[in-house]
Amino acid sequence: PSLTVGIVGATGAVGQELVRLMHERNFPFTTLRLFASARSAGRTIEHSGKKYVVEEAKPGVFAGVDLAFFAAGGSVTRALAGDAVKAGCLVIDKSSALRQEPDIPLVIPEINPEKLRAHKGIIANPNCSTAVMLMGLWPLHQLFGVKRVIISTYQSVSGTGAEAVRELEDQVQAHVAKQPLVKKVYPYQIAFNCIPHIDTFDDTGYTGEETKMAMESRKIMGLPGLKVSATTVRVPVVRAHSISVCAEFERSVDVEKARAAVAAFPGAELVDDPANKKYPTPVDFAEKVKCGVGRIRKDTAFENGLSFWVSGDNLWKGAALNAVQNAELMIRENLLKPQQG
Ligand code: 2RA
Repeated sequence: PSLTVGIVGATGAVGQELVRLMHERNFPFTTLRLFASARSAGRTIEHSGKKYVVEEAKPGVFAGVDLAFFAAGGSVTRALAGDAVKAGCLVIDKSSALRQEPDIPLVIPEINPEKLRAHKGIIANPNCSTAVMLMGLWPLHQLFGVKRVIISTYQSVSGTGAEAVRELEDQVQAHVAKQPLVKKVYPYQIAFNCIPHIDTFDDTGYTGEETKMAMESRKIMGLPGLKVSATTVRVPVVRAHSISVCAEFERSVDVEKARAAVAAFPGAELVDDPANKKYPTPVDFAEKVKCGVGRIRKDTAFENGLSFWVSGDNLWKGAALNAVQNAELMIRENLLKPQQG
C-alpha cells in the first residue's frame, strides 16, 4: 500500500534526523514531502540519492498526506496539527504543545505502546531528557515499583538547536585563540562551563524542562503520584544527554537483578563494569538507537534506593527516533486511522 509521509520542520535539527532515520531504517514510505517555514521553502534537501524540494508548511498542504511528523515547535503544532488531522493525516508530534492533553497519547513504544490504539489523530512524543531517563528507570520500576526520583541532567547543546552547536564550537575556538567569547544563544558562556537553566523559570523555582520531566514521567509510566525533583543543566557536550538518577522504590532492591532487567530491556544497553572503567558516556551513545545505562548501585540516602546513570541521543531516542518507532509500530499494527467506537 502507498504511504505519503510529511515532515514539518524538515530543515531543523530534529527534522534532519527524521529524514536520515526514515532512509536508514527503510521506513515504508512511497512519497516523502518536506515542509518548513516560508523562509526555507524552495530549498533542496538530498538524501540517499534522492532530492526533495522543501514546501511551505501552511494550511491546506496535508491533503493526501497519511502521516506527518511535526518537529517545528509548539506554535507550529498549535497552528497546523488540527488542519492536518482534518485532512485525515496522523500527526506524530515532537513539540511540547499537546503532551499533557488528557486525550492525546504520550508514548514511548518500549513503555506504553498500548496507548497508540486510542488516538484521535495525534500522538505526542516526550521531551528528550524524559525519554532518555526512562530508558533506565522503567525496567527498574517494573521490578521494584518506583515512588520517588531525584534527577540531575547533563544536556547537550544540540537540544537547543544547530545555532547552539555553532556557539559552543565558536566559543571553544575563541577560548583557545584567547579571543573574546561571543554569547548569543545562552545567557552565559557554554564552552568549559555548565548552565543550570533549561527553559524558563516559574514561581516554584523550577524550570519548564524540570517540570516536563516530572509531568511526562508520570503520564508515560501511568504513575500520577510519582514524586520527582529535577535539576536540568546544559553542559558543553554536542550530542546525547546524560542523566544522574537517584530513585526510591516500594520493594527492596537488588543490584544484580536491576542490572539483568536493564540488560533485557529493548531500549537500553547495560554498560556497567566500573572496576574496568565501563560506564556510558554521551560521546559513546551519540547516534545510537539504545541508551546506555550504568553506575547502578544501592543508593545510600534512600531506604530502598538505586542510583544510576543514563546517556542517550537527545536527537534520536529523545526526539526523531522515538517518533519514527511510534510510527513504525502504528503502521505494523494498522493504527494510522483513529479507531472507531
Ligand atoms: C533541550 N529539552 O535539550 C530540550 C530539547 N527539546 O533543551
